[in-house]
Amino acid sequence: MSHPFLLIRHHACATALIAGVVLVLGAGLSAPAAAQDKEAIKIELPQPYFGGTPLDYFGPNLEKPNYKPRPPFMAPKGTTNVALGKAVSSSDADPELGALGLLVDGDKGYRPKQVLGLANGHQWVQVDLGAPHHLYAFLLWHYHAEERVYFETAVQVASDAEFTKDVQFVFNNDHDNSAGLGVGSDKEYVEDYRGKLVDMKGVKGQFVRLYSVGNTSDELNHYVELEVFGKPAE
Ligand SMILES: [Ca+2]
Ligand SMILES: [Ca+2]
Repeated sequence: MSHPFLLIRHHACATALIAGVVLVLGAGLSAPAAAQDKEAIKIELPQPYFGGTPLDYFGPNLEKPNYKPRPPFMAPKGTTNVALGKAVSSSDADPELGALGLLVDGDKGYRPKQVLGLANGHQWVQVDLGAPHHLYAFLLWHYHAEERVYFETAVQVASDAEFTKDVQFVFNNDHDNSAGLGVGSDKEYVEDYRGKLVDMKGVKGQFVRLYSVGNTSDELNHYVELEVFGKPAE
């Protein structure tokens, strides 16, 4: 038979225990808002290509290959590819291969009909997102049917089509300024089916411009697809 005093103690212990559980649950619910408002961006990769010519190239600024799976890229909820189907223009208005629209048509195939090829030399291609956006990442495939490095790859964001307002670099691997846009601290990289994913850190802009100066296989500047993950700026 329990003593009344013990019953009261048990009850007090149980109450304290429940209060503790509620506190722990409460702490879980009040996790930092920033983490709760983010989700992984949705990335669809093309089929890997097996074969092609192994790359015989070494540059002092070439990044080491990384075969580990890419971790999810977290961005604010509602972030999507805002470049899909948008208007494209270029320093080479009449491309050597394909058409400018292939840059953002959602097709990541590498067959000749699916690839945009800009002329030799320092060329750019840009997409008009149609309105100012906060931009969190870009994902770029120049070409992925063999191992290649595209030289002096640079990516800029601006508020105007002429790139005179709010111009910011979000990538630049021209480490010796041979293209004349300025010295960049990013690395050269070997193309593959996973594309190049770069954090744009929420930069605001309406136009995204890509530069390059040929590649390890030929002098042209190829593009399979560009995705720009962002949200309309309020
Ligand atoms: Ca495409
Ligand atoms: Ca260079």
